[in-house]
Amino acid sequence: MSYDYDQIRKKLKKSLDAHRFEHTLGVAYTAAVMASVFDEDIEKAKIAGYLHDCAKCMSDEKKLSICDKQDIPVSDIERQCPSLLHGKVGAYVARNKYGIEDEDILNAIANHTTGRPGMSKLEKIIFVADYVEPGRNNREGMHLEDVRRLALTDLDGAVRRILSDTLRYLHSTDRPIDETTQKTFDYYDHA
Ligand code: DGI
Ligand code: FE
Ligand code: FE
Repeated sequence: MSYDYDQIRKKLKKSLDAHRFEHTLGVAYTAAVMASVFDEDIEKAKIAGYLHDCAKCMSDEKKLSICDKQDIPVSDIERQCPSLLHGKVGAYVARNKYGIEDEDILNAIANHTTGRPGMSKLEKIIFVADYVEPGRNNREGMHLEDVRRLALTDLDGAVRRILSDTLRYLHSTDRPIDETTQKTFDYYDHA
């Protein structure tokens, strides 16, 4: 399947702020490199990378109203932190506004923030590329150098490290933990 990348980038540029658009390009290119390393489809990795944050700049009200209208389930924590919904809403936008039909790509977009137990290779690549793309800056407790090395050598190891660092960060800032983030960590910690 080949995609019209120019068209996709043009549309994205209109719906994202400049910083988010740059991040999106970084994730697409990083995901494409990881796809070559781990034997995944490069086109799928690029598309999922481009579109993973397509709903990130939408207002919380808009995200919640799309979930409501489209019968996308919203947990209590997602209602409390609607930003957690930008993946699920992004998958809806990717299907309906960008014409993406590939379920693996849509899952990679939907699950890129919390991960999920038993992710596909593409889902893991997007989850990790999102964290390590070159525009991402280290913040406390992030260990970007370590995760960047793992991102090209040990995909499950990178997933595990990101989840453990993210959970530690969320605990340290007293932010509510999504059940899926914890379940994904437990799954990969024992894998
Ligand atoms: O959209 P991005 O900023 O590129 O990256 P992302 O979709 O991975 O979102 C990152 C943010 O999501 C980061 O600040 C940590 C936060 N996050 C991940 N899991 C959880 C969470 N926030 C809360 N409150 N609970 C979670 O379980
Ligand atoms: Fe995101
Ligand atoms: Fe992102």
